[in-house]
Order: sequence, then C-alpha cells, then structure tokens
Amino acid sequence: MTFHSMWAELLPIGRSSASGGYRRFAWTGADADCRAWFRTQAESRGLRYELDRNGNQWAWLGDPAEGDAVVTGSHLDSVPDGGAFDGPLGVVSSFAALDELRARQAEFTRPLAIVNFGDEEGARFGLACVGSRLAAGQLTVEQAHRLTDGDGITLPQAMERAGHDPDTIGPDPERLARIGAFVELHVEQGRALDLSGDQVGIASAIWPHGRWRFDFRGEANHAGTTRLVDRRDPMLSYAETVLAARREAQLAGAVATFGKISVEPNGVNAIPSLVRGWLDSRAADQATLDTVVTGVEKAAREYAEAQGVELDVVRESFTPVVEFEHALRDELARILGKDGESAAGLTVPVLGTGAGHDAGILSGTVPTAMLFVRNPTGVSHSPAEYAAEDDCVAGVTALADVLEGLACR
Ligand code: HGY
Ligand code: MN
Ligand code: MN
Repeated sequence: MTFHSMWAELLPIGRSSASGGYRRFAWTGADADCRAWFRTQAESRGLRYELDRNGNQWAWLGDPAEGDAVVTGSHLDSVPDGGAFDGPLGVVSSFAALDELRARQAEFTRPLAIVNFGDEEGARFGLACVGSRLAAGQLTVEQAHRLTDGDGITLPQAMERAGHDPDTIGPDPERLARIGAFVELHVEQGRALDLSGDQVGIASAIWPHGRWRFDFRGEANHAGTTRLVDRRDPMLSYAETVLAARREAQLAGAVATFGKISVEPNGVNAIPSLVRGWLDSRAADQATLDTVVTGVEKAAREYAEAQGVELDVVRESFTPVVEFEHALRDELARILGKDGESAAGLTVPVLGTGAGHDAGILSGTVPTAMLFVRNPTGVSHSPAEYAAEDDCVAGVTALADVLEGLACR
C-alpha cells in the first residue's frame, strides 16, 4: 500500500461532514475504526500486532525481547474538529517508511516497531498523552480512574465499553525497556520550515506546558429582572480573565489560551451560576510559564472578588520542558545531512516547538527524537491543517533514512 492509498483509507474516519474536521476521540467508534485500520496495516505487512495494557498499539518487525529496538509512530486521535495530519501523518509515514526500507532490501540489525499511542490529544478526558503517560508512570492508575468526560463517563468505563480491560492499565516499564530509540514524525505546527524553505526539520525541545481549570461560581438569576448591581455574574470575571491571560502572555513572550468553556445553567436568559474555563499556557522556560500563570490567577482572583464570585483554580496537567537527547538528535542530523545534503536532497534545520507529543513524555525514559514535516500555513488543530504531498513523501524518505541509519547498521 502506498502512502497515498493509506492516507485515502484513513481520511474518511471520524470526519465531520459539517466542519470537515476530525472527531477521533479516545475509545469512541471513530477511535475503534482508526485502531482497526492500524491493526490491518500491521498484519498485512506480516508484523506482529500487540495491544498493550494501556491501549497503545504496536506492530513489531523482529523480536521485541531482543531489546534496543528502534520504534517510530505517533497517534491517530484528534482534537475536536482537528486536522488530518496531526498524528496520522506520523503513523502513515511509519508504515510507508518500512515499505521503503523493504524495497531497499535493508537488513535490520535491531528490532523495529511502529506504535499508535492512545489518547494523545486528551480531547475527551482533558489530559493529553494518556497512553504514553500511563506507560511511563507519569499518570497514576488512581489519577487515570478519576478522568471523566463531558457526559460523566469515566476513563475505565469508556475503556470497558470499547472492549479494553481497564484493570490492566498502569506503568509498563518492561515494554519501554525494550526501546533503544523512539523517533516520532509529526506535521509541523508552526511556520518555521515554511520560512526557512525546508521540507523536513528535527526537533530540539518542547516548551513546558499545562492546563489549568478556572471555576468561577456566582449566582444564577433572571437575565431580565435582576438589577446589574444585584448580580454575581461569573461570566464577567471569566471574560476579564481571558483578557488578562492575553496580556500576561504578551508581556512574557509566552502563549496563553482559553479554548474551552462550560457554563451552567447555559441559558440565554439566565445569569450563569458557574463558568468553567480551561487555560492552556506554554512558554520557552519554566520561570516564564510560572510568571504567566501566577499573573493570570492573581488577576482572576481580583476580578472574582470584585463581582462577589468564588474562584477555584486547579492544575489539571503539566509537562515540564523537554530537551530531546542530544546524541540521538545529532545522529539524526548526521543521517539527514545537517551540514550538507542527504540522499533525499534535504537540509535539516533543528527547531523547538510549543506543541506537546508522546515523544516528549517518553523522553524521560528512553532516547527520543522528532522529525517535523513542513506545514505551509502553520495552521494546526483545525480542519485547515495541511501538508503538501511531496513534503509528506520527503518526510517518509527522511524517516526511512533515519530508521535505516539506526536499525540497519
Ligand atoms: O496540545 C498539544 O500540544 C498536542 O498537540 N497534544
Ligand atoms: Mn495535536
Ligand atoms: Mn500530535
């Protein structure tokens, strides 16, 4: 199967006809269809298929028990109305790169695996990278059991309904100990490669980032009859906090976003009793991120007090800065010809990113690296996300070169 035909097969799964975006949320029907696609790709290539205790899928060439495996892959789930490339590009490219290596008659000296990490985006349960975090012991079983979706369904319940035994979840050090190197290919989520005129880049670091829930509680009341002075309206404090987040981020050279909100009772003609907003904030370093979040929280408390509103702030997740391992990063640069041109005619810039990835989670446990493929608009987490087919093909060639360099010495 070519890159093109794999891509075409995956394209309709979980796509909303209304928005043109993807709704591939963990443990839903669309997720199951993506997983079935992965399994078929694995088995049709004669790879050994494994579903691990945390719902991550693996396709093995060679014996995992030998250890020091080279692993590549990404994720197939999406944000609400996400693009086609964030995640799937890495998985499809992995299978295509393996096909390329077989066509080259490459001889593998290390086991190779392709992985699809479950629930990378955290669109349903609010926490990103659940599959890799569980495996790496960065999310405890107790914490995972408390994860709940917008309909009140817990993660274990959702797993069970999807036919996965939730009692098996937990740290998986033995599985991770088999991995000698993990390389994730991903569409770039910015315009650095477009601006530099390169098709493919190598990751240097991932900014520290986290998600904070702000609960503003006021008093529900009639929108027509309640005098302005008598209101305890949490929407006002929330709105002022959104502006404060923008201000703090701008001052610090960071980013801060309120992209999700839930309102109770959510009536046009009712002053809300509760406004719950989620802050996503990221910065190049920890101190800057702390400054932004502390500043937003301080402003939110002042606004809440001024409106007679109560405020609770809960940090729901946090991922510290990731500096990808220099030795592996330099190895990739060498294979892809950082100081000259690779076989594919590529020059390879090294860039940082504000986006989170399973590679970042695993980097604390195994040597990890990332390849980025040019995104001409930089748009991501949107139906408009895009990468040109010849850039995707250049990504496959680069990944094949890297896998050959690492696993076929
Ligand atoms: O949100 C992120 O950075 C990632 O795409 N999960
Ligand atoms: Mn994403
Ligand atoms: Mn992604």
